[in-house]
Amino acid sequence: MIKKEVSSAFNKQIQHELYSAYLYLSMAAWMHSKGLDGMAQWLRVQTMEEMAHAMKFFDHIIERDATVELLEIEKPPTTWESPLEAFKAALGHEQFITGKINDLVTLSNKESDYASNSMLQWFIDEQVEEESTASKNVQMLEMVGDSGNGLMMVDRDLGARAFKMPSSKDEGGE
Ligand code: OFO
Repeated sequence: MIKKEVSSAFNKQIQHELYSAYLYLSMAAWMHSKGLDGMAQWLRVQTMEEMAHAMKFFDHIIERDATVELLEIEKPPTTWESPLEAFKAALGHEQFITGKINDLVTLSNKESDYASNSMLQWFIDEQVEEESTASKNVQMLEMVGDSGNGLMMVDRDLGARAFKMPSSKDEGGE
C-alpha cells in the first residue's frame, strides 16, 4: 500500500504529464498550420511519449492498491512567435518537469517508499534524455536562424521521428 501523500503527489504528476501531452499536441497543431509537418510529427510522437509517462504513474498507483484521481488539465497556449520560440518553451517545460520528478524522489525518500523510488529512477534517466533532446532542437533552430532552407532541413530531420510503443512498463518510448 502506498501512503496517501505519495499517491496524491503521483496523481498530480499524472496531471503534469497529461498537460505535457496537451502542450506538445497544441504545438503540433500550430506547426501543421505553418506547413511544418515534420516538426509537427516530432511533437506528435512526443505527445504519445507523454501519455506513456502518465500511464506509468497511473499503473503504479493501481498496482500499489491506491486510487487514481484525474485532475483538471489546463488549456495550453495555441500560438508561438516562431518554431524556435515553441521549442524553447518545450525545453523550459521539460526543466519544470525534471524539478517535479526530483521533488517526487525527495518525497519517496522521506516516506521510505522504496518501490516508488525504484519506479522513479526510470524518470530520472528519462528526464536527462528529454532535456537533452529539447536542447538539441533549440540549438538546431538557433543555428538555422531565418534561413528558409535551413528550416526545411530541420523540418525534414525532425519528421523522421517514430514512436516506439513501450513493450513493458519499464520502457516509456525512445
Ligand atoms: Fe514526461 O517528460 Fe516530458 O514532459
